[in-house]
Amino acid sequence: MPRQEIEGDWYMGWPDRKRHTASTSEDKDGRVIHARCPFWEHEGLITPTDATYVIAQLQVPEPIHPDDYDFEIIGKVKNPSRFTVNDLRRMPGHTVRAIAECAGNDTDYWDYLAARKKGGNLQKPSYELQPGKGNEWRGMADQADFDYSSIAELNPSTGFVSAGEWTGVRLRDVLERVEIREDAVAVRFEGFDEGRPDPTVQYLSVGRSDFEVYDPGIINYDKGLPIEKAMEPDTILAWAHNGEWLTHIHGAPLRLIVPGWAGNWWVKWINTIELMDHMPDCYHQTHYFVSGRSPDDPDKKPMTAIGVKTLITDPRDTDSPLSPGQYVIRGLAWSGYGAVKTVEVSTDGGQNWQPAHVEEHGDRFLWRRFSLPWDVSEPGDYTLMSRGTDEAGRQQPTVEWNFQRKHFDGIIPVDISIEQ
Ligand SMILES: Nc1nc2c(c(=O)[nH]1)N[C@H]1C(S)=C(S)[C@@H](COP(=O)(O)O)O[C@H]1N2
Ligand SMILES: [Mo]
Repeated sequence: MPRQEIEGDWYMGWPDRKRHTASTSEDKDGRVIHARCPFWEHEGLITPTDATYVIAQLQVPEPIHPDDYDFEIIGKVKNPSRFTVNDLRRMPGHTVRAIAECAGNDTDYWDYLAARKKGGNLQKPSYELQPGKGNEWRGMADQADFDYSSIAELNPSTGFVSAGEWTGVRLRDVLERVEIREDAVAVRFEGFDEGRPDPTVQYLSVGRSDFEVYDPGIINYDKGLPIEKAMEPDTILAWAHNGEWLTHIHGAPLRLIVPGWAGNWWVKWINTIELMDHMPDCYHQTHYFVSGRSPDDPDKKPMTAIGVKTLITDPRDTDSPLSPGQYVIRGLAWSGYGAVKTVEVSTDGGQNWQPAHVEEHGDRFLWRRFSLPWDVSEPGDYTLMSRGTDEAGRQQPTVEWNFQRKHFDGIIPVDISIEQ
């Protein structure tokens, strides 16, 4: 008989270890529209598709049958054309392994760390997945009795990062086919999903509701990628994910992959690609996912590359207390500017740092695993921390506080008590 403690799930008829699955929220028809990823359970580098996080800013569209699908490339091009996925599959392929991180991942730690620095005791944001929580706040800002305090607790901000293998073609190879004009500076991607942006999203992001939210009405999700990023060799149009056809919720039949830049650039459900001679005014680029000091800062800027980030995945706060013994501090490290080269770990709240082992591989935008053995014999309270330095020489934390609290890359402490 299998030992009870490894009998997590059944697989192909056999008792097996627990499979990794995301914690999901569903619409009224039981279809997933939002999911958080249990990244700390990963034993390897790639997030299983079933465990990958999900974000949809507007209504998730109805699926299009692959036989009925094509998309158009229009605007500042010499040969406006339509392509099917099979047209793309005849071109030289390109596969990238990369993490995708939502700009709002870990946003609650901005306030938590600020309070902790001042000696306050704001509740620590938890990685823990709470099934069903995550979308209950949708649409609440439109209700007459809306009160921000009623939704603040309903939106755990952790778990919006996953790593995948994405297969498709280089965007620049496709653009070469349509011959882009010299004056093209932006490539606008439009999804076939539509809806009115929910003001509740802005309130939750900013952490208050006492400001005016711009209402663009019903829109399609779109983003205007600067031409330089569009031409990078790892920017691809993907129809496959983790060795299988891309799934509907992750953007099938075709999505954009922009390694290094926050998830909101990775446009799903592509309908139209438009070459433009100016940067477009996309809601999710000039009104949301912007930096600035406040909602009325006149100098708001679109946010692009993510910072340098490390997360300790083991031990976690929920493992505390531990007995004296031999442990390994492990985690994941990534950066929006390319590979994380070194990771340091502290067990005393950042006073002393030791170099961790960083698992090397050739994928610049895929996270790396790090580890440091930790032998601890003295009972007491320990604060574990990690910080990474990337190939561009940037050391965590790199991102400044901004009013939408995006791109958090601060150092998240893990608090462990050692008890006899
Ligand atoms: N068409 C479309 N693309 C989109 C979105 C969307 O709402 N519509 N959400 C974006 C955001 S904010 C993120 S974080 C990622 C999430 O991708 P995933 O659901 O495959 O993890 O998709 C991005 N691409
Ligand atoms: Mo996102």
